[in-house]
Amino acid sequence: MRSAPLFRLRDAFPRSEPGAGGLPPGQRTIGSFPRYGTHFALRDPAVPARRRIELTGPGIAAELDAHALQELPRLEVVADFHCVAGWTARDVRWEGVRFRDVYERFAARRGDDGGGDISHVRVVGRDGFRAVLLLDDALADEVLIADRLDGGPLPIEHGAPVRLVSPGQYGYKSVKYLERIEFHTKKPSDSHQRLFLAAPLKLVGMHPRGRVWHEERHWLFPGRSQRFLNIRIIHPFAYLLGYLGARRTRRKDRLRGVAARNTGQ
Ligand SMILES: Nc1nc2c(c(=O)[nH]1)N[C@H]1C(S)=C(S)[C@@H](COP(=O)(O)O)O[C@H]1N2
Ligand SMILES: [Mo]
Repeated sequence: MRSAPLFRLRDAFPRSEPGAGGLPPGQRTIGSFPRYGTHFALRDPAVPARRRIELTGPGIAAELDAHALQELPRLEVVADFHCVAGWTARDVRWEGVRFRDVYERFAARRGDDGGGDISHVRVVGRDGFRAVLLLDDALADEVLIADRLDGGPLPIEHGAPVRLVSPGQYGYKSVKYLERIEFHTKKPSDSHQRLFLAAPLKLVGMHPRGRVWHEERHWLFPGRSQRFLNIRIIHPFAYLLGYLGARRTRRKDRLRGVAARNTGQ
């Protein structure tokens, strides 16, 4: 299957009936799979030479490297991808390992250090973006640490070399450019480390759970009340800016002759 394009002008103003075709409430389908996020028109962070994800928490200090990612059971998940702004990309095909398998292998069997049970997971990207998930949400069957998309290596604009994917939650939980997974016994802060990038996300979303079928878009306002603002006002700008950022990354990499790295290989 060929990957969906990053940008189509008509997807800046999606017209499909919200919730039509078995979509979660308030979502509209688009034919592209955008590059989206609080990095907006900034370039994607550079791909590190060595693929490693740090795992931290009480009694946990481990590293998930390329070898471990190949060793754990691999699986494919085909799922719709829903952004809080109101667009849905249908049938996205991811490959990787289950988050739950990583948890069980590296975190669940830690010795009892008296610090209490793990209740939250904070996932951090190389651009400083971070999301907090309830441990229970992160352990769902379809939550992946993914390194392939639509039959190829995960491209840089979708988070190379490795990202989290949680299809049952809004996209803001699916952290790209995965750098660290932290296990916590209490809810940690979920705001972006760079304030000027944290603000837009705080404005449009960041519900503690973000379950799409419950329309948990926003940490403060009822999800329904956010639909119009998100899809009609915020989305056209976010969509265009995200695309421009992807182009800047590509241009820069072409100049440097490092395009090969961006395939996530
Ligand atoms: N590291 C990082 N991860 C991120 C973001 C981001 O800005 N940085 N944006 C989030 C948002 S709001 C969405 S909708 C999805 C978009 O994923 P995509 O760019 O692959 O479509 O990534 C999420 N993960
Ligand atoms: Mo999003």
